[in-house]
Amino acid sequence: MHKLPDLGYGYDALGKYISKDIMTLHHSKHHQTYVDKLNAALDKHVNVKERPVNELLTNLDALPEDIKTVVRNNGGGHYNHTLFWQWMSPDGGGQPNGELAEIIDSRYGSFQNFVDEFTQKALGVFGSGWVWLQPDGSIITTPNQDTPLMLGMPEPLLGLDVWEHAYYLDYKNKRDDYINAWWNVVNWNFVQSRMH
Ligand code: MN3
Repeated sequence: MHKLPDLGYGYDALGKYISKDIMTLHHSKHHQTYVDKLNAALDKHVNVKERPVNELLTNLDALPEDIKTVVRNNGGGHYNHTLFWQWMSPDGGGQPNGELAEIIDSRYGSFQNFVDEFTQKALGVFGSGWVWLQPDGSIITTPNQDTPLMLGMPEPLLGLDVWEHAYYLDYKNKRDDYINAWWNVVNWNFVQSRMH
């Protein structure tokens, strides 16, 4: 059985940037629903029940036809959100350093240019989706709960949820305000730990 992971910090820990109300709803309702629907689908197929979620998503085509879409949406939702909680921290913000800073600087010229480009891509997602920083420094977007693993790409270093459920309670339709606030909670230590 797949389980809802702990946040690792309190629902109110991200303070003014992402409110307790959003964090509570997003984690205990939205993410819990992805986990429940994923488990319900896998329950029908004993042979795939024990597979870790990243393996399921990397090999969607190998899944039984009747659960492919459910696993894509809800397995994707579970995988993406499990990472998303770790990509944020009350001690977040600032800039990366070391090898990641070098990759960003060589590709974008400066950290600020990278932030601007990532933000523009996030604003460009029509409807619901995610924006990702990949290990080669590229920035890509996916619709819905699709994840880079489904595209045959490596695990993302960083990702941002731009579904309205991630910001509407605090920011209404102002996705740009949400993104600007989010940079203040990005957990660069965790991002850097994913590089190798
Ligand atoms: Mn979400």
